[in-house]
Amino acid sequence: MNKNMTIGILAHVDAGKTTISEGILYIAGALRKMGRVDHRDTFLDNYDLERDRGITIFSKQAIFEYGGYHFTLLDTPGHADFSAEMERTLSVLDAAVLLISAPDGITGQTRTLWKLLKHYHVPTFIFVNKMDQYQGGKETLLKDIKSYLSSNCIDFSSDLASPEFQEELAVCDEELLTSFLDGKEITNDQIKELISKRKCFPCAFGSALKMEGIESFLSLVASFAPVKKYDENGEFSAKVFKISRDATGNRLTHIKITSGSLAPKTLLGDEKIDQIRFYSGEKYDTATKAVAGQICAVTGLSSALPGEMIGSSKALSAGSIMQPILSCSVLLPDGKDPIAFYKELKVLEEEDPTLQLSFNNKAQVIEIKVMGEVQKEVLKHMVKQRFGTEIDFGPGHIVYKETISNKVEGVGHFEPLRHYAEVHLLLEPAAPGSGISFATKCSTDKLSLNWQRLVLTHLQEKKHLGVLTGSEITDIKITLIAGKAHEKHTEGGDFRQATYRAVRQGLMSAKSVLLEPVLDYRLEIPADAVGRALTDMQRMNGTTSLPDIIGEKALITGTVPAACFLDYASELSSYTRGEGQIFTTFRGYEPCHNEEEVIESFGYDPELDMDNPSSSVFCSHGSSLIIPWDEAPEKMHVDSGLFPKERTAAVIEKEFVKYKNSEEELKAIFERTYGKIAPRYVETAVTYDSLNQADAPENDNRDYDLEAAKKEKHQNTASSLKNELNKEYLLVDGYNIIYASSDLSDLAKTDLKAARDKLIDILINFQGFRREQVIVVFDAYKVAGGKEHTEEMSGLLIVYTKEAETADQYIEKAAHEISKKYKVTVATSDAIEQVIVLSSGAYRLSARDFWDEIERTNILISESIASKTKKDLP
Ligand SMILES: Nc1nc2c(ncn2[C@@H]2O[C@H](COP(=O)(O)OP(=O)(O)OP(=O)(O)O)[C@@H](O)[C@H]2O)c(=O)[nH]1
Ligand SMILES: [Mg+2]
Repeated sequence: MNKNMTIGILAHVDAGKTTISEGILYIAGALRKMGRVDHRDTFLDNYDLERDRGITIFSKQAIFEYGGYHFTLLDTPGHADFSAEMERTLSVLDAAVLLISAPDGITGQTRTLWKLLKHYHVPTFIFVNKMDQYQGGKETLLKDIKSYLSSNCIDFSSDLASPEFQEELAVCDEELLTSFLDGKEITNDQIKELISKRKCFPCAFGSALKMEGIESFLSLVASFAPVKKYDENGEFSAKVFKISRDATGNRLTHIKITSGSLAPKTLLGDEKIDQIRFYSGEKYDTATKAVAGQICAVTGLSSALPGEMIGSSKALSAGSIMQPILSCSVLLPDGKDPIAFYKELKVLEEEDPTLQLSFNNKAQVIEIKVMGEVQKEVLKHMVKQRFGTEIDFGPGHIVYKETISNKVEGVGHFEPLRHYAEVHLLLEPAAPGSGISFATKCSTDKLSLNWQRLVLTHLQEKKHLGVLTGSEITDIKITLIAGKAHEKHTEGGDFRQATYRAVRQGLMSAKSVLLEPVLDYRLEIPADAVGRALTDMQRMNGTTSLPDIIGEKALITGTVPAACFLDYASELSSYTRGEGQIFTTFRGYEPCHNEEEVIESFGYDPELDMDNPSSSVFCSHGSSLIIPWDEAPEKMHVDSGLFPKERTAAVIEKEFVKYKNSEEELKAIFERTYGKIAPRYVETAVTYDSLNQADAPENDNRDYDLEAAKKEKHQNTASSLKNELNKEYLLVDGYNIIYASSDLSDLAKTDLKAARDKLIDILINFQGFRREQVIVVFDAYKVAGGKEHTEEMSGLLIVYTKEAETADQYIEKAAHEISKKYKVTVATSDAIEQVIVLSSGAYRLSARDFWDEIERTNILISESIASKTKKDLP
């Protein structure tokens, strides 16, 4: 039997995927007559709306034999609105064919596809299509491909035995290069290996419509296809990548078998596989067996969802990267019961989980998430066809998300009479775009494995909501670190309660950050509209590249929050008289540009959200007692031990009070050990100019070692003062840092001066034990007639800016000046300032890292007190 190979055809919209699929099937003899998209008669675009619109909406498959392989080809949709459908196929591909339309070049969508292929580790062949419509040469295209995608994209249409080609290949891999330089020729097996490891991407050129270059490309794929080894004799497991319905309404579960084999009537859990079908276009053959490596559709399963594994491997889906950014209400015809219809419509979610249908109880409407206008139209059409109901959509709202910026422990306790469960979770910020992940680090002595599994199931079974706006949370790692069950009283549901409460309690105590979807854009406009376009992008809080002017046209690229951009296409069209074009692709979720405004518009009060409580339930004298989230931690029955003290500003604050009280004691210890501490700084009015005038000392490495710092202190005599003073500077953007701490910003709301004084106190303490000179800058730019002035308090320099100068302007200037000679670090949370600071050669410390550093220093100090005190005991 031939070996199995699954290939997917991917590209941006209209690049010719369906056309090339048709050509491939024709060449392989699977089609007797070629259809054409433009004649609405292709084999794969067989849904009526696809034929009407000339675009692919659903991924579809065809099978054919060629070059010793049994191929399954998956044609995917290219329109950005259907990119989640395309993404679902990626995890079952043995190789991808990425089409690039020559006249369009490397578009934003192509780059998005490239990122996805990398993420899913799919070996990739590139076919540059529509060469018949392209005037330029192959070389220009290849240069762009190499620079935008990978330098390891190599033209395979040349003579494969030529020394130039061999050398180009060899450069893709170090080992290969060594053996090549030793004079060894590169073998076909080595090339296959390179391709399968994504170290080389073969490129070919042609025209799908004119059938040019298709046959040689197909034979290229067949000769170098990366062969994966599947274990046909192993235990059965398979990946579900698509759910659809056949003409009679049967639910089809499309799977790729990754191990073992499958026969009809097999029991999977409590469900029985009915038929096994091999689809090609609309037609299928039923089979008595399917084996590892093959793609097939089965009937009889009612609950498996795209992304899930079935059979022996039960791994859970990681969720898709391509996510809708708009949420709309579904408008129903008069008299239609929304709740009943919601239950009916919910089935659509099986086929496309990204729709995330929900029912808004308050407004009594169905809400749905969509990628864009074309998808809305398709949905309307589908709902009409399948449910006989005409729907429409309300205006789209941006889908916000929330994450956290600090590590916290979340606790939940649920103990009404004769119930018991307690859960402790560690919530940590994770990389942007990584979503939510779960783990357990809880010893089985504390909580037995079956309870731990239950907690993990409860964590995964629901979308947890953030506490700023009630939006879904993302980019957080949640780890079970402790918990407790009761021998008699714990029931399954108790852990669900404790787990949900622990997540919310953690979110309440963390510093939450609102995230919004951001787009990459590419703007092509007449050159005379550049000024307007740049201003627009800035107004919309976007970033802009320097405009690239090519003749009459200009090209601007950058990023822009999706929320600011919703109606820009029509605006653009009117001011460029229809000549401007904009292309956007989803970039990811980033901190929201107008967080406060959005939070306010949501009017969400987490403590009033009865469906998502953050409180805990305790049992007191036989009755339940609800303990609010901020008091719950003290009442918990077990201690996770993993998190000795929380890194919140509140704790730092508390510790600071403690340190302040022991300041005298501390000073005494130092003086006993190292002699009298000289006053740290004497001048009272310093500007960055005068700071800059001292001689440049040697710039040694930044080192937070307390021992070193203490030694440094020891040498801190008048003669060495000048040197020490000028080594390193830490510029702190005062108000900015205040607003990055939940406690100080709360205080600032009622008493700004008190918050400022508190920060100054904290910094004085910090300054006392650090080698760098700390300068805190406060905006006084609104003070009429205000002059820049500097105060010195116990070594800390406090700068108030002059009228009409903001702290960041001052810092920018100062960082620029000082960093000419000395090492400067700037602590701020302001993104723009951080960029400026970096460009001026200074280092930057984010607000979060700054607060962490403060705490670290405090811990070092307290440890030193403890050990000193011990030593001093008789
Ligand atoms: N001139 C020329 N036109 C082509 C070529 N390949 C495809 N086309 C045309 O390009 C248009 C789009 O082709 P499709 O095959 O539908 O493109 P697709 O990538 O499947 O599009 P979606 O599935 O909607 O993303 C059709 O009008 C094709 O006839 C080609 O090589 N040369
Ligand atoms: Mg198509």
